[in-house]
Amino acid sequence: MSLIAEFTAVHGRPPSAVWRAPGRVNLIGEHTDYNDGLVLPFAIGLGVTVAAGRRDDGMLELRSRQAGGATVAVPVAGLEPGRPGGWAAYPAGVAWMLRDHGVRGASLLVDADLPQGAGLSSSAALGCAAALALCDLYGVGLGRPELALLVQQAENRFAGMPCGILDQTASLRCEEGHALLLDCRSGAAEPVPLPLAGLSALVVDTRAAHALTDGGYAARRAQCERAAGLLGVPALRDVTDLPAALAALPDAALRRRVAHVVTENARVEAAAGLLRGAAGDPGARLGALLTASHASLRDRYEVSWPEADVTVAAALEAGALGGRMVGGGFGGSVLLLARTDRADQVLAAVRAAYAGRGWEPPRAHRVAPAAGARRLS
Ligand code: GAF
Repeated sequence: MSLIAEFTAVHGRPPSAVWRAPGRVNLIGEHTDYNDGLVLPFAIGLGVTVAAGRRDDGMLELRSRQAGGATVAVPVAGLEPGRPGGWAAYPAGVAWMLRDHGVRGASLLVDADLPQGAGLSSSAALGCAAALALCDLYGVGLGRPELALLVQQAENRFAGMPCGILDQTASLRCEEGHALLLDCRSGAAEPVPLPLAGLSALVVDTRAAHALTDGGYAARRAQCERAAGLLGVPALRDVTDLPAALAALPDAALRRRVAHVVTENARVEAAAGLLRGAAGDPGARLGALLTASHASLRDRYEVSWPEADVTVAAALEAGALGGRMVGGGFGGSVLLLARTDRADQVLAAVRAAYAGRGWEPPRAHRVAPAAGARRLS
């Protein structure tokens, strides 16, 4: 049944419209967003769809196909951080933030083809789709940068996830055929053409599900804030002399975190430069940057996981140009870059490496830079 037909069957009237927000793959720039740094994500074709209509009884009614059609119903006036929790916290948090803009009751029916916990930003996509729907239903005229901040605040304050601004911006502001170079301090964003001619971007869901509310993410963020404080800079973005900063830090773990953030920002700039140049074939150099990012996330930031390391190693051995874990880490997906005529071989090698270890087979998607969030009907 279509989402519109299901909404109509449940509510006895059709939805006002349907909205969709995509997930993202971050080409490069991991754990830099909350350090006021640079990121280079692109939106993908997989995403979250919401059919919605206004209600005049002040209730927020949330229903998700992925949650087995279970319904969460709460008065908008009674929303409080943590209540409701689980998946419903993301749309509810957005409604809570939008109360100040006049948003009241609504019914939302959610569907997603973006896997949850795969590091492809399913929570942000859900929040962004709900935000677009609620803003349209109540005529709230927020621009995309403001809306991204609002959805991030909803995640931080309502759902308890201390995320940065990467995922919401990617979902709301990316353009088809482009990655988005985002300066997370200023909010300035530049679409950078991401031509994939002759290249394949492969996302391997390692099937090790992550939950960024588990504590490892918040711990990394706290270490970065502590290091910035010790170095006397507002954020690690402001570290310009890495050797001097490392010499000034008392703690080996903090030195590794800072080294990752500073070098990762440089890799984002290098990747954007390669794509902007568009002269010749950037594939090999881009791939090398991805692999360097992965090594840094594994060895310095310590957020990789065994399946991700095996995926990257097996892919490189089979001729991939590069690869890296994407998202917050501790589980989720890996991005591989391969020449298209090598892609099948690369994926076969990854599957064989999993089979050899007795691991559940990974799921692979070929992705291309897709459009950002929008109203569909
Ligand atoms: C998660 C967070 F939600 C982002 O804000 C970002 O920090 C990312 O991890 C790591 O780059 O996706």
